[in-house]
Amino acid sequence: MTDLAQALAALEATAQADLASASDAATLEAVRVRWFGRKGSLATILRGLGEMDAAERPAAGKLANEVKRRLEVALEERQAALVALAQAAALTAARLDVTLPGQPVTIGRLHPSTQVLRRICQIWATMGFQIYRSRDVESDEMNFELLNIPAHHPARDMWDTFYTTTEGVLLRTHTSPGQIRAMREFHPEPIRVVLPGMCYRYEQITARSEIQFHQVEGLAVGRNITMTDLKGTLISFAHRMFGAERKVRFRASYFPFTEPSAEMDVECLICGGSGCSICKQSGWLEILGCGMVHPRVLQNGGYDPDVYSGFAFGMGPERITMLLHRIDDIRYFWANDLRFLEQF
Ligand code: FA5
Repeated sequence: MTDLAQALAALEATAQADLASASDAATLEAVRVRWFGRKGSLATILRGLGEMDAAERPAAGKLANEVKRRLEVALEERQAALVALAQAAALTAARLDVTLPGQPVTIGRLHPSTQVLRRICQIWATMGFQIYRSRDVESDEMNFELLNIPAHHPARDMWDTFYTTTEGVLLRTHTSPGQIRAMREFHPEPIRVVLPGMCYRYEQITARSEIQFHQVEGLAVGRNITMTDLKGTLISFAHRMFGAERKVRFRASYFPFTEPSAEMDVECLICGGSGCSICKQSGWLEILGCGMVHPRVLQNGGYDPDVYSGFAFGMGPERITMLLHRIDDIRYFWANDLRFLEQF
């Protein structure tokens, strides 16, 4: 019995030392197999109990089971300690350094021409004009004929046209065909609409002219609408868009679908009227064409020109954006160069 007690004490001391020195899960598992496995030292001793005297067996069994119990507790504790150590190591490895500089998040933004287009539409909306959308692909009839520009009319030269392979179908050269569509839809109600949209012209690309650009058309139809209404409304728009102190002026012009016709200039935004290269030393910048809707166009839209009258205008948001931001070449707009676009 004393021999057994000594053997158990020695075994326990070595096993405890083995458990304590196991520094990872794999080593601990090897230690467990060595001491607790079916062929392990503990099992060998327990098996040996069967060969002892029956009188000594209960006390020896108790002693051996106590050692076994203590070692099992030590094994569980070591397992738990190693799991905690592994977790702590993983947390340390994955720790975030919140003082490191962040990754810049690149967010999109609205195109400068979209920003100005929205601002223009917003101003017209506050002045009681409804936004009306019209199509990009138009008929020759809508784009020209119903706007008082029959085939072979010399004014067709003002709009170099992209024709499609389908006879009589083209890309609209201006937003004015939307006037006819709006009149036919709203008739006989009075109309106050603006029509923003893309236009296409088969012309030489230069610093001031693109083959694709926006326009915002405006149309008001009702009883007793006069040229004074046109001027007052456009002056009010210009003051909201460019500032109340800006001077504006109207120059007589010609469009087949308005009579009389005019163009509106604002005092140069760059030099304030004293003359510079942007305004070609004139002190003025043209921003739109306008006029009183031609009686024949009113008729084509379904309105009796003896009862109704109206005004219309068409402006180019890219040209206005160029003035507002001092952009000297319209080709930047659709070149998709981020160095340009990121400035807005
Ligand atoms: C017209 O297109 C007329 N439909 C405007 C109008 C509407 C007059 C209603 C009367 C009544 P114009 O060709 O001038 O007119 O074009 C109007 C505006 O569109 C110009 O002032 C300019 O700002 C813009 N624009 C015209 N062509 C180009 C182009 N190639 N590139 C960029 N902007 C252009």
